[in-house]
Amino acid sequence: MRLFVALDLPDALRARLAAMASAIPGARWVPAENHHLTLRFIGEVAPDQAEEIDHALAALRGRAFVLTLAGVGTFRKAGRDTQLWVGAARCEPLDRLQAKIETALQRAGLPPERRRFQPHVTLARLNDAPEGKLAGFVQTHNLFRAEPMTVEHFTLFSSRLGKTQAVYTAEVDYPLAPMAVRE
Ligand code: 3AM
Repeated sequence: MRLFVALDLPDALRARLAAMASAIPGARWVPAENHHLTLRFIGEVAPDQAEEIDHALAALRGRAFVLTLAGVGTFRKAGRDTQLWVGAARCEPLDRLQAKIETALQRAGLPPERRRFQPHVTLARLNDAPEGKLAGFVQTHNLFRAEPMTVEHFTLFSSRLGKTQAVYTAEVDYPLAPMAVRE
C-alpha cells in the first residue's frame, strides 16, 4: 500500500483551486478531487506496518485549528520548475500537527523525513513549462487568499496509479479535539 497523511480540503476551495488552471504548456493540472495538503509522505508499506501506522496516528492528540491557504509559488529541482502550488499562511498549529505526525510515524518504525515541511497544495506538475508563463501565473495569483478553513481532522490516504492521474482514497480520518470556545 502506498500511503500519505494529508488534510483534505472543502469542496468550494477545491473548485476555486481547480478554476485557477490555465494554458501553460507542460503543466498537468491536478483535478479538484485530488487536491490535498500533504503532511507526510509515507510511501509503500506492508499491511502490518499500515496497521501500526494507523494505531500511531489514532493515538495522536491534537486540537482543531483554522488554516488559510494563501500565495502561489513553484518548487524547483535541478534548476527546473517541477510543481506549481498554493501555499499556506503561517500557521503554528499546522506545524505542531505536522511535527506530532512525524513523531508518531517514527514511533511506528518509519525513517525520519529529512525534508523541511513546506505546506502547499499542488496545483500542477510541470514538465518543461516555459518560465515566462509560470512567472505570469505567479504574478496573476500572488494575492490569492482562500477563505479560512477549520481543520477538524487529518486523513490517511492511499494512492494508486490510475490511467492518467493518481487515485487517492481517504482510508481513515483522525479527529482533532474541538477548538476552545472563547468566553
Ligand atoms: O502533496 P504533493 O502533491 O506535493 O508528490 C506526491 C504528493 O505531493 C508526494 O506525496 C504526495 C501525495 O502523493 N510524493 C510522491 N512520491 C514521493 C516520494 N517518493 C512523494 N514525496 C516524497 N517522496
